[in-house]
Formats: sequence, C-alpha cells, structure tokens
Amino acid sequence: MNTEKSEKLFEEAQKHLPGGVNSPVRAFKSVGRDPLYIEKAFGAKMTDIDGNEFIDYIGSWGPMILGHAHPQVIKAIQDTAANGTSFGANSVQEVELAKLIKKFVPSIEIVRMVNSGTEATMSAMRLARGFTKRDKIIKFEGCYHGHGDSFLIKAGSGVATLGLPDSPGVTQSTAKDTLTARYNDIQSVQELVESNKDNVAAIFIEAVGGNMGCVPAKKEFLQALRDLCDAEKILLIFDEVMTGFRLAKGGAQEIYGITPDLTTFGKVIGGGLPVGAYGGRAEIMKMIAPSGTVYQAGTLSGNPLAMIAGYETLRIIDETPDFYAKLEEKSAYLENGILKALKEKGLNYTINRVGSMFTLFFTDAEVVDFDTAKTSDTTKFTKYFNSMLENGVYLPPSQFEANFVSIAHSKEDLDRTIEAVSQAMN
Ligand code: HOZ
Repeated sequence: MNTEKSEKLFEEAQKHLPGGVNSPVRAFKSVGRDPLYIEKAFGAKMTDIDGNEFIDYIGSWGPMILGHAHPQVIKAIQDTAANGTSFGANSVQEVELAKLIKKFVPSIEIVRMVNSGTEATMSAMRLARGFTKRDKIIKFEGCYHGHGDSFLIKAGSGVATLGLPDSPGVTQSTAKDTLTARYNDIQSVQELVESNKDNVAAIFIEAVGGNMGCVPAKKEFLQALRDLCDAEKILLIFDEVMTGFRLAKGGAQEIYGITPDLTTFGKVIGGGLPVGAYGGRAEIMKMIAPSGTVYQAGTLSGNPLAMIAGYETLRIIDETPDFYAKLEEKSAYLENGILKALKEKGLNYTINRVGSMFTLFFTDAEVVDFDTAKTSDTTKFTKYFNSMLENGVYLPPSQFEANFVSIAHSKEDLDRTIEAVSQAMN
C-alpha cells in the first residue's frame, strides 16, 4: 500500500499540532505506524489522499450509522447552510431535534443541546451535583466519559490505548471526588457508596462499554445499580454517547429495560457534525439555567447545521422499516463470519458484540471488565490491525475501542472483511 502523501503530511503536521493530531486516538501510535489522511468517504468506504480505499469500521468513532455522506443528510446540511451557519440564537431545527429525541428515548423529558459528548457528561455531572447537593461521583474502570477532569481517572479509550496515567493537570482535589468501581461488580459499588454515605451525587456508566473495547454490562448488574441509586438517592446517569440511537431507537436503556435519571448523548445525534446533548427527568433538568440555577451555556449549542444533520439522521432511521433489525442482521453476519474464520485457524478468541458495536479480543477469556479486556494480547492486535489495513479494512487503531457497522455496509463489504480477517490470522 502506498501511503507516501499521508506520511509526508503527518511529518509536517507534527510541527504544528501536538503529536500531529487533534485527538490522540487518531495517531495510530499503539499500532506502530503513521496515520492516514482521509480525503473522502461515501457509504461504508473511505479513501485516503494516496487513493487507497478502505471499508470503514470506525464510522467517525460512531456517528456514521447511515454510512458516510448520506445524500439526504448532506442536502439538509447544504440547504440549511445556505441560510447562514450560526446565529447564536434560537432556531426551528433545535426544537425539532429535541422532539425527535424525546420520541425515541422515553426517559428524556427535557434535553439540552451541547457540542460534544465530553460537554454533555461534564454538564450532567454539574447538574447531578447541583440537584443532589453532593460532591462525589462514581465511574467505572475502563469507561470513558470524555476528557473532563473528573472523568480522567482510570479512563478507557485513548488513555487506555496509550497506557497513560491519570492525567497530569487534573488536581488532587478534583480527583478525590471521583470514585472508581469495577464494571459488572456491584459489590465494588456498594462498598464505595457505603464508605461515602450521603455524598455520592451520581453513578456514571456506559451500559454497553465501548471504550475498553465493547464490553456489555450484565442486566442484573444494571438493575442492582438502579436499585442502589433509588435507595441512596443517587442519580443514575447512562452515558449513551456511543450507544444512543445506535443499539436501538431508545439506546442501551431500551434494550436493557432500565431507566436512568439522566442520559448523555453525542455521535449519532449529530449525524457527523459536532453535537452532544444531555437530558432526563424534568424535575432535574429544570435546574439548568435559565429555568434553574445550575449554569451551562454555549455559543454554538443548538447550531442549525448540527441540529439538522442530527435531525435528518434520526428521521431517516425512524422512517426506514426495520432499521435496527437490518443493522443487527449485518452485524451478526460479520460476527459469525469472523468466528468461523477464527475457528478454521484453530483460534478461540473472544468477540463481544451488541448490535452494531463489536470488538475482537485476542484472549480466550470472557471479557466482562477492564481487567479482562487487558488480557487481550495487544501484540497480536497490532499485527491484525496492520494486516487488515493492508487488505483494505480500516479498523479503530486500538484494542480498547469498539468497531461500528453501518447500514451502508453491503454483504460484499462484510465478506471482504471476513476474508481479510482470515488472512490476518495466518
Ligand atoms: N470517544 C471516541 C471513542 N473512544 C474517541 C474520539 C476521540 O477521542 O477522538
């Protein structure tokens, strides 16, 4: 594969951008090669500036559930942009998107739009503290809730990929208010709640973890969390930045049948433009300014282009018969194909998949939390990643991320991917 132009550009970029990138996970650092520069993407395929074409399983780290450059989404963005790109004022689009979100996710009574998943979780945390008048939060090892100070403790995603310590720059006084428990281990949560009696404001969880690779919570565990939160007057906050509108219309909370107090969104909700949102029970959300006293604001929040991209994406999902059943069918086909390819090579690796999110772990252990995710042989992952890339399949450059299937992946794309996996295992 010729990557000359990408290599040159990365060399130049490193003089101007930290590590040459604007987000660490893009640097390909843990897979031992330079990153590629993408020129264009349509449907399930991306093309880099050297003209190499790839079947894409990153999907912009989750948003592109319809595939890239969906014609209706692009047209809606273009039509909206023709009338101006930002007003710093209210617009029709934000109200329409809010209505659609509420229709999809019944636990959302009021929603506030922001610009990223990070902003959504940071804002939800402040709100939870304001509502409960308590300081501490509980998060889980290997879960990632964006790069807000309080969440960079035993975090997943790029922090896990690069093997970084809890980030310098996070003060001790901030860090002491973040308690970390083990995913899928209710006892570890109970102990923290007990030893911080009446001082835990919220428990944040990715109900299907996507930032230590794909690691689903067990239903009994989530139910136990819900019960504990009710008993202790702690807010249960589902981070559905990855899972919202991806696993089902109502996200992870729909598939588990468990209702959080607040939910954070990002990714799919912006249809490929920068959007986040947080919402939930009206009683809590009404504390946000200007209806309440918890302050949170944003120049570009509710930006009309971002709102219309999200609205069109959700509208298309809504109007496509059996959208999630079709996505499940494609994803199950891929999983079964990969499992068969592995079996033929006598390999017993673990695949975790929930709907269109999945991760192949290079371990035969059941992966249920960050510790078991870390049993994956990352040297084997690196070899696999590079072989897949050379064979035209673009995967997240990290063991500790989820792969995403889109509705645009064709049977031919999936078959080519399975063939590439088979070759990668030689
Ligand atoms: N939150 C994304 C998945 N872990 C990664 C996006 C990023 O950090 O660039």
